[in-house]
Amino acid sequence: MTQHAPLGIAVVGTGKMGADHVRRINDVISGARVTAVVDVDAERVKAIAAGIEGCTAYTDPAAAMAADDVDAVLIASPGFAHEAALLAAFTHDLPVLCEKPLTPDAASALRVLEAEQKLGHRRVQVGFMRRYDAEYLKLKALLDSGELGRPLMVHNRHRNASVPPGYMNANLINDSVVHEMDVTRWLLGQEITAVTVLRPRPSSNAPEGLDDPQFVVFETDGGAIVDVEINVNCGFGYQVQAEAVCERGSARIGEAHDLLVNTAGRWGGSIAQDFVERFVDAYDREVQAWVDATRRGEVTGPSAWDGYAAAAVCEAGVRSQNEGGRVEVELIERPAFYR
Ligand code: ISE
Repeated sequence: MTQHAPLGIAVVGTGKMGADHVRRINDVISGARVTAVVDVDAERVKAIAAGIEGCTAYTDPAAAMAADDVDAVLIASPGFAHEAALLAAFTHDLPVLCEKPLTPDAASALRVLEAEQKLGHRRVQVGFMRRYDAEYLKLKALLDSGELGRPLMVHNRHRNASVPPGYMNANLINDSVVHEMDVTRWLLGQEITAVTVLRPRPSSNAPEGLDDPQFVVFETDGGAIVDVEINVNCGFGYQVQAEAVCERGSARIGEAHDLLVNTAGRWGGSIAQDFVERFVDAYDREVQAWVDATRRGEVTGPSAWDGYAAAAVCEAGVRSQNEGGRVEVELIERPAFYR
């Protein structure tokens, strides 16, 4: 890549999120283009590549990463496929934006940390896009200013209209609550030390075998308590809300008060139907920031350490789901490389 040439990106995984990122890179952000798309579904990936000038279809991530026109990799395949894709990217020393979760468990996340440290420089940004959401950024700035005093508690609501078939109890933690794990660490600047998962009697909207909703409580090393209502078949829309309760006040985001309409004896607005819609601006900002940093030769944003820390909290959460009660988080000491 010459300094002014657009960054050539391989998008690995072209499901809902990957396809949305392909659209974003092609049509929304600047400084990059999609030069490779990779998916196990050969027909699907061929059809996507056919619509993009200069883009090649692959079924093997490693083959895409070896191509001359690939300067960086965006991984949006399912979590279990991330470790292999990350290690392949490291072989070519390519910068990576890896969708969450970094990997599905702490041991594999640690292997990624070790491999990145061997490169001698950071290469990974993890796709915790809420850190780029305008409302979360305002909340963080307010908490950091100290105006409200010390945060004591954070109440979160995380609601999906529905989830795809095959989404199980562990996905509630690994795919959904993982966002609140990252947001808690980032907003409070504290590590999560213990997780407790509680379950009410499941909703009749929940598919067979899924205990939905659930209520998750984190304890942090700064003495805060954080709760999350995770409710992924609420039926009415996609809602992510957070209220930080501090010593001198509280602050809430996610109320979606952008347009309120009064009509026919009612008032209200609309509710986004999924995360692609609700977080569209955050995703745009996240991918643009990654491209800009990569073109400057820098790595910014949530690191592989953040991905590992979230994976360790997920592990405790899944154990609490399976065994019940409070489970302590086991975290290695943060390597100097990630400080
Ligand atoms: C999905 O994978 C996401 O990452 C969304 O942000 C989250 O809200 C949803 O619950 C997950 O299934």
